[in-house]
Amino acid sequence: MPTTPSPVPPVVTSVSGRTTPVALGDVLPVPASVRPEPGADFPLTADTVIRAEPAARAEADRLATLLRPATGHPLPVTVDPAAPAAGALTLALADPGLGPEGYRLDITPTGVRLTAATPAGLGHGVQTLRQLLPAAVESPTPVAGPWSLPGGTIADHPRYGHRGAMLDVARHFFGVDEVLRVVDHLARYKLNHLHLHLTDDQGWRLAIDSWPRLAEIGGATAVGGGPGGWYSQADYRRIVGYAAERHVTVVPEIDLPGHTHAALTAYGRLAPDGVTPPPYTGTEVGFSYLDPDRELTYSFVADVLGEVAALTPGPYLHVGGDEAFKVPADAYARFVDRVQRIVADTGKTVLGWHQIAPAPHSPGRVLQYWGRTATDPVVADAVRRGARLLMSPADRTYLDMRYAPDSPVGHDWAGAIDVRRAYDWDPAGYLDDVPAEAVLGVAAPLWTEYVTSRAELEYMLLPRLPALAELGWSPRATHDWAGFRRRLAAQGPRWETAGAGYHRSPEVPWP
Ligand code: TNX
Repeated sequence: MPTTPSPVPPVVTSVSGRTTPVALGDVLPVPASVRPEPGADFPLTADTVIRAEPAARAEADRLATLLRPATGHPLPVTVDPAAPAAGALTLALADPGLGPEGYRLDITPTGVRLTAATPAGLGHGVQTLRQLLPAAVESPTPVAGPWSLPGGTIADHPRYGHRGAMLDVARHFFGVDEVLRVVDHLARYKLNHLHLHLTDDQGWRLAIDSWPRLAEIGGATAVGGGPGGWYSQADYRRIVGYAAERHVTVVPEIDLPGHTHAALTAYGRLAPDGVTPPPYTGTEVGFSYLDPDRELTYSFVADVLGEVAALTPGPYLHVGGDEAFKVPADAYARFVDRVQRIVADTGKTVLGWHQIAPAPHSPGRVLQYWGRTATDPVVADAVRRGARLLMSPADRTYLDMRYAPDSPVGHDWAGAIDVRRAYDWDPAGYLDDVPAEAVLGVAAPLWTEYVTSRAELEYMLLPRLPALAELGWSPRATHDWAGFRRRLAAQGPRWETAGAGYHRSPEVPWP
């Protein structure tokens, strides 16, 4: 991390005026169904107990951990079935008919009941409960109450099963703690995938036992020439485990065949001309590649993807595929075809940037569309051949774009993206000639050529991440800029209380 001061504004941390009660529907992303019951609020007191069945214990513990610091209440967790429901928050694993991530929340003056078919559903309900308490609940130290939850019923479930964000740890490296903090932001807004862009021209960030120099040499620098860094396999497992506890699936990306300069600095024999190049610390793209006509390329790819697959419990391996400008189209398609087979052999499913579209179909493959045009015949054709899509249009979802031309950080090649632009579009309607059912969800990439610190990360993520989260989670019928900006404004004091930085967009009526 750099020692120079960040150009983004400092975090504010006062908690005054942050104990105002929240209305039942003022949750972000907005729930599918909200039925307030005025006058039926539940008081959270020093006597409140959290009850759970044993299989819901982890979610109950997380709820307690989230609420204890600010409330100062003990909030003991019990799995004793004989513990009384009166005066308690109860977490139950039972099917409310709201799908694998849905949950139902019933808040009455005498008790709160959170019901879901899965721990993930309970986890999302826990985040809703957190947002239904006043902003001061984010305080790391006790704040005087009273604390109460608004009465009524929420029945909620996501529009899309895949809601994600990508962090580029290759251009600038971010340590485990920073990544865990990003996971916290994802979980808060019910996002369920963290895509880690682990390799690029400027850095290789994951230790691979069979090719140790990848990280040791390839991970030793970054854009601008800083020291770089890399994750040991234990570090990576820690990220994966922390994310899994929060119902976030890690999607590892090994970018192939382009964006591979760092690998070539570690193993010159992989370079098409066999010459080890010096490290690259600039921001150009498209100059490096692995030779698609050499067998060594494929044994390298199989070793790397084999290790990454073994470390990753989630279903996807992201193989990149973008901007391989030096590889002719026919050789590129053959390369992707072979890499897709290697992925299938690991038991995983292929995800790739939409440039992989021309390659043959491989079962289950998903293309991440980062284009900016409403028509893409090559992508539409791949969809007809069976591919499905993750929507990341650069002019809407790119978290590395500036908010405005005078923003202190960011790219601008896809235009400025302030909050309304990030929110006001429909993932199902962006691309013509593809059926809505082909869209699995949305994902927002944060490339880090110009993002160098945790403060800058949060500044770029917040408040655009919640905009994407609402697009991915909430029913289209709820889409409403006026309501969204009002609910978003209420998140500002939460971030400030939690010590997180954000962009105070002039489009949002922050308190
Ligand atoms: C394009 S989007 C890239 C990245 C850059 C990004 C900067 C994509 C698949 N490739 O290599 O970091 O633009 O916005």
